[in-house]
Amino acid sequence: MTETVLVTLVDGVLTLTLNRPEKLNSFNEEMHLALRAQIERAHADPAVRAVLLTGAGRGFCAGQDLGDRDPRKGGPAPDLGHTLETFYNPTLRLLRNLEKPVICAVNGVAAGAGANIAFACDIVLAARSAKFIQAFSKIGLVPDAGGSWSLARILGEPRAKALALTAEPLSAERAADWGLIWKALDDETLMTEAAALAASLAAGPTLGLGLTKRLIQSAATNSLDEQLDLERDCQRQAGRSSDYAEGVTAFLEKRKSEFKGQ
Ligand code: T3D
Repeated sequence: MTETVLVTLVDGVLTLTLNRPEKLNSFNEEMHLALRAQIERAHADPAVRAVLLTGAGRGFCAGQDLGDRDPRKGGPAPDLGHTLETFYNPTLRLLRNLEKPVICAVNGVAAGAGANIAFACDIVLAARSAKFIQAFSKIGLVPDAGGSWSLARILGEPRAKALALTAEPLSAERAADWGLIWKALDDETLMTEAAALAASLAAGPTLGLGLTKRLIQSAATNSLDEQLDLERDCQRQAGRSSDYAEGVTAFLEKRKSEFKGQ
């Protein structure tokens, strides 16, 4: 049977490739479970020092597989609150709470939950040909997979509402201009640049990078006083790491740091 998520772990980079290209990598239950299992692994396995998420074929991810929601097959209406709680929400929480960098290489169209999973990653690179679509309103649904949260926070209400209400495709260039993603890159260079970025972060001071992620994510809800306290606590922890000692030693010895991720 074909794997719904292709997995490699090389030099600390766990590369996860959504792999249902004939359905633009839309989510069925198997792909949900496979992706979640790998993000859980990333939490637990010290050999994983960065995650790179991408899609196989011409799309990144078209959200939920609508073939699995076909009303013509009969039966009661599905409880989509239950499917969010069971499948999407745990993955979103795992991605946000993973204290290791998560890079997303959006290789093609990202629609519905597929777009919003990308926005939950730490650094999003997209091929210039890629588009982000809040497809939900086209089928009578509301934004999910954290989209109502990330769009409103990053873009503000006017742009978030327009994207969600119209389902108008957003180009990679504009997503970068609006601060929704990090960079739009030429299609041919996307994967090389994403892999190089992931490799460089995987060779970094993993504890410090994870604490940095925690700090940035806490800023929106913390007061300045709370944030200063959190910076103090995180810096205390980072300052006790062997990677910090290595970073300072390497600077003083005028050589490149060799971080171990501890
Ligand atoms: O249900 C729950 O658990 C609640 C959670 C919901 C989360 C969500 O994500 S809801 C939103 C679901 N997604 C969509 O509504 C997007 C549907 N897809 C599209 O609108 C278009 O496919 C795209 C705009 C993404 C891309 O358009 P295009 O023209 O480049 O490709 P295409 O021809 O439409 O799609 C190519 C194939 O992928 C096609 O199959 P075929 O005809 O070649 O056999 C198409 O049916 C299939 N495909 C694309 N998206 C989905 C899909 N099959 C199943 N589910 C999909 N979401």
